[in-house]
Amino acid sequence: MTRRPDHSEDGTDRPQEPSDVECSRRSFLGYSVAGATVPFLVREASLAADTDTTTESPADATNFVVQATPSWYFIQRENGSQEMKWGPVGHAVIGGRPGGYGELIPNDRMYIHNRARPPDIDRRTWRLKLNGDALTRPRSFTYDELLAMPSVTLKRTIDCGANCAAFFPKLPPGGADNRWLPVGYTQWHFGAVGAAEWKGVRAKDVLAAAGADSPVDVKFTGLDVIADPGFPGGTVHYSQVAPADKVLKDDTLLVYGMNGQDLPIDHGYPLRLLLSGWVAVTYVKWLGEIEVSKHRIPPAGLQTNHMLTGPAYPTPASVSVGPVRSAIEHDREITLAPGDITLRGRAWSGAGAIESVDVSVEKLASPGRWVTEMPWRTARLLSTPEPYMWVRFEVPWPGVKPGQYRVMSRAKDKAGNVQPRPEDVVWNQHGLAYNGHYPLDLIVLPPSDMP
Ligand SMILES: Nc1nc2c(c(=O)[nH]1)N[C@H]1C(S)=C(S)[C@@H](COP(=O)(O)O)O[C@H]1N2
Ligand SMILES: [Mo]
Repeated sequence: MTRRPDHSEDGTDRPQEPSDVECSRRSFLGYSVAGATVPFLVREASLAADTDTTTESPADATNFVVQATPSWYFIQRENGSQEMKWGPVGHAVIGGRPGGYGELIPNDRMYIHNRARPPDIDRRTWRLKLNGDALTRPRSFTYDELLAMPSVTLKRTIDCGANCAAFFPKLPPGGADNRWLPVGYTQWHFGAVGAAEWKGVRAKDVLAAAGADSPVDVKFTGLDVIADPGFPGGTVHYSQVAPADKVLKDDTLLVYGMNGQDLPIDHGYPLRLLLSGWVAVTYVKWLGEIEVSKHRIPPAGLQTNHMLTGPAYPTPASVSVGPVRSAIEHDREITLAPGDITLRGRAWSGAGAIESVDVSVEKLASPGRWVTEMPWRTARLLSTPEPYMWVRFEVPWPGVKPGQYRVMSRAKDKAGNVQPRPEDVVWNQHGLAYNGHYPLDLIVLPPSDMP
């Protein structure tokens, strides 16, 4: 196993917050024990004695992420919340480190959102259990049985519903007159998103093999054990209910492969759900059980935290289809050299394909006063937009002078949804579905002014 580049080895590049460096050291400790190859060998040896499919990893049970997450590529927002940095997405080489991803994000650079340590699963003893009153032949599937079924491969964006949550005001509209309502938990900026080529079986084929008859709702439950004092016994399994008409669509998959490899442990090994176009909070990882019901199943467990609540929502509303969003391929407050700059980014929508993207730039004229530097300009899309898959875009920004700038991108999808102004985004308590064209701060200085 090769040690991956970590900013803490090299003080010559961009400064990092001390907490970032600390976080990668911790991840490396966990990785060296619980890396991809080691636990497999351990599981091989202990197979005969161990029939449990989920055993607590002894490596570092307090770290909710198994793989290495070097601070060069990730920002740790919370334990288990590893945000993808946008700088390396766009840049072939920064400080000698490989970046400049193609349309797909490499598996070891994909953002991670875990509520607990991923369960340590042996796929030879693991079973996917199907039950519920809409099944005429309830049964379990082995990993090999799923692999033997016809497979489907799809390129899809994966976007946490709470991506960009940090950009919501922390007080609801009305401010001090209202109860303090925190916005979400993880203060994601733009990087709780990625795209991969997912391989798996159609959920509808699996349901059919268990004799599904007029299902109405389907509940997917994960094997991770999440500590939460709000539930009986102090723990809860992650779960998501989806209507059968969504589950039976051709592009709803039970996924076992990601970018040509087995699904990594942090991304749901051995099996996760993919509901094309829906926000990723619904993509249950480490699947263990699927309940197929003839009746509506009310949202329960952590799913109730993934609903729109707040002054604008007298009754809680589900979030399903992902909002239209976009991001620029730079980290915040990075310093660029003056001259001709090409701004690049990516845009995506859960409602389908992207129609167009506009980019604008403001400059700090005097403290607190931003003036338009480049009015909204239509970006060039670098490929034909596909439904539920992000599209790359670029726009020239010529003759840039030294200064402090902020860059905004505003995408429109083919369904007609447009990213609103930040002040027009409807506030909700859990920080879901923020999609304003929030500005990204950039600094332009001649290299000679750099210390
Ligand atoms: N079992 C389980 N599934 C889960 C989660 C989880 O904590 N446990 N997190 C969800 C959330 S909020 C997101 S955004 C995605 C993240 O997927 P990733 O870590 O593969 O990027 O998984 C979803 N599926
Ligand atoms: Mo998430």
